[in-house]
Amino acid sequence: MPGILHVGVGAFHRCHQAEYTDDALEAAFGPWGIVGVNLRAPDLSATLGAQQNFYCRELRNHCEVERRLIGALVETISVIGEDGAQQSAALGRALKMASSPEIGVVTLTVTEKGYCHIPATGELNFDHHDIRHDIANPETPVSVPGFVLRALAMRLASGRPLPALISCDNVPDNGSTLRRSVLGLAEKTDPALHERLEREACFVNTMVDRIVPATRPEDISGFAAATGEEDLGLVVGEPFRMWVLEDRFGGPLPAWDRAGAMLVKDVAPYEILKMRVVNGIQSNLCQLGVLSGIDFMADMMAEDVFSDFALRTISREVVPHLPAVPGIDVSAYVAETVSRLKNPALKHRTLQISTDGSQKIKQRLLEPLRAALKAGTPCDGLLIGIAGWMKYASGVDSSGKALEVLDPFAERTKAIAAASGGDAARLVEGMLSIEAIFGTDLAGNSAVVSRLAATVGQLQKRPARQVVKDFLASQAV
Ligand code: CS2
Repeated sequence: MPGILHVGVGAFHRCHQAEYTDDALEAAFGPWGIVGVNLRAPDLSATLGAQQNFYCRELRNHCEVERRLIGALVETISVIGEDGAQQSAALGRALKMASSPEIGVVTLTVTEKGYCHIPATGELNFDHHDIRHDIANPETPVSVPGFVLRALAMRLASGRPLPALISCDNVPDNGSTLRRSVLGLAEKTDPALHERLEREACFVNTMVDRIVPATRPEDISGFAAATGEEDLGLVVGEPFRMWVLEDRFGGPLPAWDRAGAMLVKDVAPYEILKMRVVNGIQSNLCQLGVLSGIDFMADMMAEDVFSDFALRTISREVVPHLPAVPGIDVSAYVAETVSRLKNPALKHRTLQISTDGSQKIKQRLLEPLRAALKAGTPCDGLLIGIAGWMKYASGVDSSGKALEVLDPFAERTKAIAAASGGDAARLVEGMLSIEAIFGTDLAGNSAVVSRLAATVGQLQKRPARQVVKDFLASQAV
């Protein structure tokens, strides 16, 4: 029986929460099957749907491979059809499931931009076209906050207690961000509902971790060659996994804790550690990788120049400002992270990590930068990562070749770059003026502005690898 409704059945969910749920069901069987809902592509009917929602998750560590069948998903509903149009019957079914009494928890992995918030402030973006749509049409929502709000409204109307809402995205204070988005929308559309949700809804903050690159056709054909089975729902990840949830549930939960998930009072230190170390290294490097024509993160980490740069930046600029994290030895955590990122069996594209960078850099690079600035400690490695993002977001590499920029801000950043006419200082000034990403403080910091302009200037003329090499050579070891 389903007890969980999950929004956003991508590779990460299938390789992380669904596996934890499978383990939890094995440890303590209960009514905790997962109904998966996709409000966006991909349409899962031809893949997972066609194989009764069973799939294999393959864990790879160097040459070791471990495969396991996952059966926690009991149904998948794709609200968007293959033609890209919303299917009203599927939306109706998804809302009915979400609001039905047997669903005890609603979980989400909808990527950073799914929250429709302003990255710099965490507040709902009322100018977002999907939010404008949902204010006008609350019964047929297209956004994630709109869908959640509608499901909660239907649940309250039927007189049942609300499910717990658990965000599993790499968004700062993810549960609180979801709360602000859903309640922000409620305030605009239904003040009485807003008041009830303020009192009754339980939004849970979490930290999630496992590297799960998008599945490639080669993964599926390799799996078929090794096993004789075609699995269109296959996901490939690393053995490492971690899940920390805020312990504030009113109702029952799957036995995720028996599967190794941690229930803690305060998730923030874990979240900050993970976002600044694991995601921080990824985001500091990935754009430089795209600029250097390196496809996969592990290939970058195999080059001394990039792994030394990553380690030096993290140890000197980020680690000194991390909060204490109960039970975690930070230097061992950093060493383990570096070895995870070097795992050559994970084909994690630098372009995939660079995607939606405007939604990621605040928590991964800008907050560590702010902490270093406040303490007056070194921050040049972080500034190189941020300059790398600016150069990538401008849409051309140092040789003038066009780059694919996949980002909600792509039009704006490419226009800023075009208007700068190749002048690095103007480009940096234009990028920093995007308040929704950078806030207002950095544009007013002349040291930051001039160091970014110098680095962007170098990235315009020379290969990123060389820029990083020179930076390392200029630093005392
Ligand atoms: C990656 C993450 O694409 C990305 O944004 O940085 O998916 C990352 O691999 C995970 O957060 C690791 O837990």
